[in-house]
Amino acid sequence: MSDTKKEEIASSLISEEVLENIQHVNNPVLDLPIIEKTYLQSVRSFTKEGNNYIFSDGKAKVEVKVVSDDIIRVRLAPIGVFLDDFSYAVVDQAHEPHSYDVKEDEINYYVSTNNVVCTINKQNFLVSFSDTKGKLMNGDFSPMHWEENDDFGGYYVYATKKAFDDEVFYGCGDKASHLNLRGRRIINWNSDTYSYAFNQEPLYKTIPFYQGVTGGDAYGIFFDNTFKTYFDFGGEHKDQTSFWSEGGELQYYYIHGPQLIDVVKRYHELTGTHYLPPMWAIGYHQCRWSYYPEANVRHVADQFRKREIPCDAIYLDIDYMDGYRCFTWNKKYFPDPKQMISDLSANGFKTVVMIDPGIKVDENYWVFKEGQDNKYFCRRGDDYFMEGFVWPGRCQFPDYTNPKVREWWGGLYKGLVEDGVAGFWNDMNEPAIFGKGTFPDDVRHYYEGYRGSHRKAHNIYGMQMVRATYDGLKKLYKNKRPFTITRAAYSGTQRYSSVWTGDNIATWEHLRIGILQLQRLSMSGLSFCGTDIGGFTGNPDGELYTRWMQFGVFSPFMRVHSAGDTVDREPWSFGPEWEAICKKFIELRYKLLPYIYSIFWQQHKYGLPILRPVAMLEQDVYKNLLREEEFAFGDKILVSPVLNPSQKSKVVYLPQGNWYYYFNNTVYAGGNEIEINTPLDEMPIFIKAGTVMAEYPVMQYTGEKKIESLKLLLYYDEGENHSYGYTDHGETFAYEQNIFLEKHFIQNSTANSVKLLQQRDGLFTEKYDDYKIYPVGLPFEPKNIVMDGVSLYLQIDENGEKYILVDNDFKKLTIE
Ligand code: MIG
Repeated sequence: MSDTKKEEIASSLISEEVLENIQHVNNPVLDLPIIEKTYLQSVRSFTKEGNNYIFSDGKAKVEVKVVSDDIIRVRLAPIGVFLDDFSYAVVDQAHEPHSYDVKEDEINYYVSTNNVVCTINKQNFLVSFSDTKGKLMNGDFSPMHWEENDDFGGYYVYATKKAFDDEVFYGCGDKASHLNLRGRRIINWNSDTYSYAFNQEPLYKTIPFYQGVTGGDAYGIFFDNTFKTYFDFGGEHKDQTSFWSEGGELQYYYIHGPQLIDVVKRYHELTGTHYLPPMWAIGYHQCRWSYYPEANVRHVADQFRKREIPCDAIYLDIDYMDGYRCFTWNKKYFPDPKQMISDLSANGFKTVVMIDPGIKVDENYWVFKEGQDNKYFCRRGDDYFMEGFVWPGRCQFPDYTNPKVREWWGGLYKGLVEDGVAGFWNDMNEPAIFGKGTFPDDVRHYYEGYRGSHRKAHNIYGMQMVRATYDGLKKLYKNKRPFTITRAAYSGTQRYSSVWTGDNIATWEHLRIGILQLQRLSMSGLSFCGTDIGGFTGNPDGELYTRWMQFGVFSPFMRVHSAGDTVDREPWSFGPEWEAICKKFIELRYKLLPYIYSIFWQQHKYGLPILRPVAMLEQDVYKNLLREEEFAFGDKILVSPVLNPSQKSKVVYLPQGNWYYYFNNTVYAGGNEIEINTPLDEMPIFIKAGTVMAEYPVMQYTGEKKIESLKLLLYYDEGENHSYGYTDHGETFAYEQNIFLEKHFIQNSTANSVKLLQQRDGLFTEKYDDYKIYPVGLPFEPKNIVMDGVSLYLQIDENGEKYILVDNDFKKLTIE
């Protein structure tokens, strides 16, 4: 496109009339502190460099970069020199925006895209963001500011934004707080926080990304800074939201909505999504600190099969190693690991083992020797090695911020992979050191050649560790999808791993904290997340364990785990009554697998979060923004876990539309709160009316049974409704070559007819030829059933339920 053409399009983006109506923050009265900070002064000059606009007050510079129609990045250079443009979080820095434009009048500069206007006030340098109708979404309360910092010759950098009266704040990773962060001050500094409490700061992960909703519209801010960061959401000053850092650059992305779900989606465009996990990774997993020796592992596995409770994976915690040396086996406990793993595998179990970052200082240990010989371990400021005590005793630690070290680390998994291990669990990677918390600040890191102290590298240490793990496994497994899980994380970690919420407690309060954390993680880009079901420390009773298991079915990652000094935690450990309920719910997870797999695909491919709070479904009603107990699992299921002992019933808000109660198919009208009974063997689970949902038969592990014909539940609803399904063979990266099948069902129904259309896209061929379609909630008796011109009839299955046998590649089915 020619430049003049571009200009033309650009100028049409925003009319003069709209410009006059753009809202922005006006000169506030500043109450400056005694310790002098430097604030941006009036704008004195403006230049354009490619997509970037640079504004200067004579000394400091601010860069405004148009990333896309919905994303604008702002950077501050206190003395006019920007830092190298490098990020561990952002995948693609070089987005080509469609069109953008800059204009000015007496008061402001306006950088605009098709959807966003960024206003820079000439007099006070306040930066504001509005939509193209002029509605202010987010704006500076005071100009960006900084403080020279003699500690290390850099700056503390600060941004202070206006907080609107009605504004609600979400996001920020694993915070154990109410979903709405308003009034909270949070700290990001990855920490090993055994038995953490409600509202404790900081925790294991650093996700410096929040969303704001004001006047029914949403936006996000991603403050991409790896130093210790702080956010205050109207906590100190009711009308201000601030974020700041102890170093690095003031650099943030404004991400436009106006729908919350689109903000999350666009954040995923910046930071990536999780690859499609192997099918077995979304089954049920059993873990314990620790299952050993071998006989115990085999016993647990046998019990699952004997009791017919589905399970796909068993975990080995640190005790499988020889003296906690990573990549070794304790031969006393596990004399023949290969045989054990292959026996487990023949029985349908995958084996997942733990790997920590601390490498034992031991001249006779090959991993230590290799790391030492190649200078792979982190060093202090005086070049002496960073040493700390963890499980193996005295340890040194790889510098995962060096690509060479990551390459080496990835290769170390070779032996365990050859032994048959299917997944890896990276723990203690905040990094955690006994007694001292973490590394001292002066530890040096390579930081992809940009170099930095531990102050800069701390929050990405765990992410780079699991990145090394993932990259190595991807090579070792050839085309097979790895499974990894990490405790520490920074924004973007979803590209390499799933996460869990660390050492929680077996209390009802922690069950509640867990549902908040998982919703929050899902809104923060880490959709593949789970809690230690049942609680890590302390002892649950059967009821708490069982209610937590029910929530676990709707946790993206479903794993029971616990500390070694607690009571047994297998699904049968609390007696037959609880076992039966746990079994029923684990079976439910397996029935839902095709649906769960599809929502993982939607996450991977389209950046859609897996857990969606009611706020994400109906953000225009203020009251909904504060609901935090009910949430959607994908786009078709709404749940509200039971969070109290002896609870007989629960009030649940159902979003607009009709909903089928899962256990008896009663239909409830949404847009209302309803009260639902909560007997121990049920929980509030609702399926959106209009949905077409695939269901697997119960299997003891994924892939155990060949599907003869796929069961589809057709939940009747009047009007037009869309459902999406995804399928492939479940194991390799062939989906990157389009070897998959995306299915789109369109149900168009009236009071006396159902029309169902199917569209299929992709190159995968299913192993079965037909669907068994089970109509649910039909308001009429079908007389005429026609599939692609062929007449069919209702059949009755062994349970007396009615279904229609239909070709799996049918295009149109009518039921009248
Ligand atoms: O210092 O490996 O959060 O899941 O069982 C404790 C032992 C180390 C902490 C993890 C937990 C794991 C435990 N680990």
